[in-house]
Amino acid sequence: MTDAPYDLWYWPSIQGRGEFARVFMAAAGIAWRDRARDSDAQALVEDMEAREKSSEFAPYAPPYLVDRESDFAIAQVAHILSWLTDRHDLGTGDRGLDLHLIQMQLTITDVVAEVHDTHHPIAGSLYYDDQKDAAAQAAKSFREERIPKYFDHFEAAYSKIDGPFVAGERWSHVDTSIFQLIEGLRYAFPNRMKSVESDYPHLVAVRDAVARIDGVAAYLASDKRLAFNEDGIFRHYEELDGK
Ligand SMILES: N[C@@H](CCC(=O)N[C@@H](CS)C(=O)NCC(=O)O)C(=O)O
Repeated sequence: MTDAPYDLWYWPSIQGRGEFARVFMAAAGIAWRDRARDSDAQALVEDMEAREKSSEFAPYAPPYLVDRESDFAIAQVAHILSWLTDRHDLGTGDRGLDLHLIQMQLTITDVVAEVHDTHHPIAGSLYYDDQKDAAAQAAKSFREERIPKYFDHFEAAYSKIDGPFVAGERWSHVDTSIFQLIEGLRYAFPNRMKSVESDYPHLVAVRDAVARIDGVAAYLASDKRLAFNEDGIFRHYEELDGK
């Protein structure tokens, strides 16, 4: 893996937002080094500080991806995925369609932020235990209103094509991110997902199709795929899942 063209920088002990980039790169057969996992979180902090000093366009927060040859760095999950799509000629060839895929990817970013806010509705700097009551309220609304609203939206897009992928025959960054979103929600809200999934056959189908992509299947079976845990974005707290 030393000839990997990219360095991914992200917090080392969680899947988190970095995982959306990992699953995409695994699907595309793009090799990367996971720098903070190869060393530690302090190395990530130091790398961010160095970039802050040397560039006006330093990442605000991880994940960010660095082209090793030029040291060019890009942050923001949706932007990383669209950058990689362009660089590796993985787009659809239709500019309008590619822009709509980015639009969907940004909506996935919104869902992920709301998932984060189910366990940290007041402040990211406070412990979950310090905001449990607000979290219960946020999670109830997320489970009951937001999951169906977002899923209806995504399902509608997938139901307009033959599938399983949203842009037609070839998978895109939207498909790999829907996979990761469903995996994360199944982990965080297993009861809720069990009761809603049958309403969203296309989303389940694309989740399954992405899991079968050779590079993704190999990645998921490898020790590079960390388990979900309660430090990440998708956390399982029984009390937030409802019945
Ligand atoms: N919208 C950004 C969010 C990045 C982000 O919030 N990263 C988190 C870790 S998952 C972080 O380190 N945040 C620090 C902060 O916001 O101060 C993305 O999609 O990449």
